Amino acid sequence: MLALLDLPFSDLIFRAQSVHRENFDPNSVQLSALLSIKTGGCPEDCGYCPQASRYHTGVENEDLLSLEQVVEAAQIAQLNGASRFCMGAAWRGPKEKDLAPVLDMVRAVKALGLETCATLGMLKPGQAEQLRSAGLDYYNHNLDTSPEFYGQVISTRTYQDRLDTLDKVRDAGISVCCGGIVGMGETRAERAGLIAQLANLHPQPESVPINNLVQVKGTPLAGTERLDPFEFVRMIAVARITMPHSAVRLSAGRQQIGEAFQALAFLAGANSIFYGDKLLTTANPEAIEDRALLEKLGIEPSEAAAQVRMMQPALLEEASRSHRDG
Ligand code: SAM
Ligand code: DTB
Ligand code: SF4
Repeated sequence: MLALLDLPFSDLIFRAQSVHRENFDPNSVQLSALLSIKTGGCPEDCGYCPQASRYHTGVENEDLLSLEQVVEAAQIAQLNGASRFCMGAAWRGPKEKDLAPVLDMVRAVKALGLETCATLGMLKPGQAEQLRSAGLDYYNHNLDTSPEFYGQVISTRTYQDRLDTLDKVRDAGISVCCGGIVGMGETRAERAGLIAQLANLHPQPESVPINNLVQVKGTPLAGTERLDPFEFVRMIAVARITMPHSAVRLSAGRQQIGEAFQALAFLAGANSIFYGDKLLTTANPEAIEDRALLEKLGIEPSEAAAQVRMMQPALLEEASRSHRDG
């Protein structure tokens, strides 16, 4: 993995693009919308995260959203052209009383015809099966970084805890979405270590989100030296080469790298993005800007998006505005 990351940039991109073309339509990108269904107040200590209650970031501890709020957001995401709807909760893991309302959300989102995804933290025995029965297609749970660097970022759950949750997800028949974060002060060798872990999962994750740290004031990692965006693109390329059949998602940090680097990331084999004006608590490019970028690059949204993506921009604006204003 390190030898790949070390390649001259053009050689690396050429290899990644070649692998990409053998396995995917090079002009198609999958759009996943993201909604924070339970924001803030998390007991964990992930050093990058604005939702950990121990850091003073201005993110408040909110209640779980209602079913109606989630369905409305999913409908708007669908009208906007997203094919998958991912629900995130700032929990160490769901308690039994938390899971029941989330199962209703999964059923309702699935009934709209969207693919469903959830990221709720660590799972206890039986929970993955309940999620699967409700219609959950994907579960996102990241390894975040290499085992060697991990201890500098998180102390309240182990690397093995994460691998155990991934096993539960896999065993329940849910597709695995698993990736990590770069730009946390790790070395290139440690970035290679993350890819090695991901690529050696059996089977490999169906979806691999690569996040570039979004620095949030109040978190321990705010003020970390920023990663050169070329290095972020290199990570995407090595993920593509080593996980040739996985969707590689250009995830958090798109707004910070700008359009030209996003285009390079697509060239390096990224074929999925988080789409919508917000990630969980931080900003993402506006959906309308993303559609314009994809159009400029001749990239088509993939799958379910095709039927609905042509909704008039004016109508979309209005739907998004009325959602924002409640
Ligand atoms: N609480 C659950 C958990 O940690 O498993 C689910 C939500 S958690 C916010 C999902 C992932 O978002 C984290 O594993 C991390 O990879 C990513 N993430 C969180 N904060 C981030 C940040 N500031 N920049 C980039 N990625 C971030
Ligand atoms: C993932 O790998 N990235 C998303 C999603 N999975 C849940 C989350 C990014 C969060 C960025 C910081 C925030 O907006 O709070
Ligand atoms: Fe909590 Fe997840 Fe944030 Fe860690 S990443 S502090 S577990 S919300």
